[in-house]
Amino acid sequence: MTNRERADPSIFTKIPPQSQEKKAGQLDEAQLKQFFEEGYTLVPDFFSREELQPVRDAVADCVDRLANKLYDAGKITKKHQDAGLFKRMTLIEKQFPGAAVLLHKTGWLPQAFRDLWSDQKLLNVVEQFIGTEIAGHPVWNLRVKVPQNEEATVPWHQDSAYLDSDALKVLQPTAWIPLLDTNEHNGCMQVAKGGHRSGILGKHVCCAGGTWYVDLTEEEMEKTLNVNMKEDIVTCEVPYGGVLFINNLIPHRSLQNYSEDIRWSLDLRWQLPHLSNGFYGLKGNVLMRTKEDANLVIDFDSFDKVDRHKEACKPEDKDDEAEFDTTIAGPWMLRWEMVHQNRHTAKLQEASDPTTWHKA
Ligand SMILES: O=C(O)CCC(=O)C(=O)O
Ligand SMILES: [Fe+2]
Repeated sequence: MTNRERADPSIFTKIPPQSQEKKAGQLDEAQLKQFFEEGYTLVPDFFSREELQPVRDAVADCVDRLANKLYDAGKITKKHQDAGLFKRMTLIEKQFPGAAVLLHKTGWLPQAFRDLWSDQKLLNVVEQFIGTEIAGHPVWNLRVKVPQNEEATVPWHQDSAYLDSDALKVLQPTAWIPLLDTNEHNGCMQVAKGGHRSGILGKHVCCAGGTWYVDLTEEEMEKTLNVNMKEDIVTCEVPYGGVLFINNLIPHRSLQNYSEDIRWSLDLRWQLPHLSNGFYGLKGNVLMRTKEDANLVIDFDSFDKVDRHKEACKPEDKDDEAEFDTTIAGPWMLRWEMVHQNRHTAKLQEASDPTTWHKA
């Protein structure tokens, strides 16, 4: 179990040297400054609707596959084919609680997700943050935030809290990309601006309520990370087409979804290819750009061969039921004091020898 740790704050706060020419999609000076000084920047109009439509379609396809799988296994009796992208998973979740977790655990990248992750405009922005050598980080998520569901409401945390100490040595920018307009009512993100400036990874505890999430208390944010909870909390209402860029030390959370619709989003991360990604040796990075070759062929197939959820949960996998396992457990649960047990942490106890994860 670890306590607070401190990084060299300059990796997270200092703008690296920039090239003279401006590339498509790149941030202006003020946005770039905000990313490093405040730990986030919100670009409201990054993608066109046409650019994001294939991603919506791919998500609908993932939902369809899952519905068929659950139906064929006799877990649900109605597939709700016509319910639409923003309602269907809610109806499936009602019949099979935890179905949304199964979707969250999707271990492979549909083509549209691959294209989004390696989108040239996005990589041009990442280049402004970390330079011309860029790799994708193994922790990417499709968030299925069904209405009023505890498992989809992510409490305050710094992303590095889910990783090992190596993650503190490297800037890992995230792009948070919603598939609809997000706002306070449907569970958008909040950030604590400037909470990354000390370079400190605060003390987190595990796990929040009935979830697999770690939790950073408001007291810790104020006392250790120097956040003023009255002045520094920014509600990021990212519209469809917008992107929220954050770093791996900025405290953030997502609010409850009080709407009737599913708040879909993707979060994608990058970092310098040659540095450890902090994912406990469970999965490597996927190389996306090098100094010599900005358009290299990305080997997503090899990357997809390792299912990070499978690796992280180490399920016994002897029976078919493993594919309907709605729990998530992983090494981050061992990193922090466990103050609350639930069905997800129970999964950790079951794993053969979780302590070896740290050595991997
Ligand atoms: O989308 C959410 O609800 C949480 C996202 C998050 O924590 C992240 O992108 O790092
Ligand atoms: Fe996060």
